[in-house]
Amino acid sequence: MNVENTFTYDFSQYTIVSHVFTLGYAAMAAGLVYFVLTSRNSLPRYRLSSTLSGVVMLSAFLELLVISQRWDSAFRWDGEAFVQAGTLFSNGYRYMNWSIDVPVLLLQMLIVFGVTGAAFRRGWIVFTVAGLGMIYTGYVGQFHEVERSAPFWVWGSISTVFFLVILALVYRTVYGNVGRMPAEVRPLVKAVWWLLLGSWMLYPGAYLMPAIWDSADGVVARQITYTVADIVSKVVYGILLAVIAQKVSKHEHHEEALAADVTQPRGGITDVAAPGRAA
Ligand code: RET
Repeated sequence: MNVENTFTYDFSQYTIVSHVFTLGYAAMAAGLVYFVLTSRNSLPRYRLSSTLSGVVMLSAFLELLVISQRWDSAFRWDGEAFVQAGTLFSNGYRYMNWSIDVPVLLLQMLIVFGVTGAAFRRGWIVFTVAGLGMIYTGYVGQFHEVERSAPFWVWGSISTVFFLVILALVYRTVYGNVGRMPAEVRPLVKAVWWLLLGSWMLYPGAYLMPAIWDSADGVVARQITYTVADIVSKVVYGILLAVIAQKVSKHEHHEEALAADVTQPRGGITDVAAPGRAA
């Protein structure tokens, strides 16, 4: 049971939440178009990152559409307020969506930063195991958010341990690779760390919202928090990685052209076969 089902909402509270959900899935649909259309601006070895952004967009689009419909069917206008209509609203859909998106978002970082071999495999395993551990322990905890009994705090704390493991590895991945990236993308690579840190911290904030602000306004604040977090951690993050991939591709294409003793680039960078590292 989620706290959303324990309140009635005035017109503006209910409508703001409804509108915020629309913003969420519209942003995912727009992001999908962007990633599909720009993927060819990077060398083939980085294109998988754009494909993965597409996967994130589609899964988040569907999840936010479902959650928005649940909101519509869970409440009805009784002439004075929006009251419960029989079906229950649930944030659980979000957690199911994260089980796809969290491992995929972290995998994208490994691809764009050019991590390969054993470090790639290790990173992927740690990100996936810790990501799923974080999500499913939090999922169990959120069932207890109305009464906020011990399981809410215990599962939330275990989830936070996994979260810290992820943050530590993201930090190492960013700062361990930034030195060998072209100078012009280094500020963007560091921005990935700050963007991820800032947006991912919003999710535990939303989990804690019932304990901080247990009211209809708190629900509005929680759904706004989730939506801002979703747009930044999925769409803006994906765009940042796509821009880094494009700039690195340009740089590598230029170096490859020099190595081949070619002074004028031939056509688009998509024409160049990518020797050496696999994606
Ligand atoms: C939970 C439970 C309470 C403790 C912590 C949590 C962290 C959640 C995070 C979710 C990130 C989701 C993303 C989704 C993108 O698609 C599970 C709320 C620490 C960090 C990035």
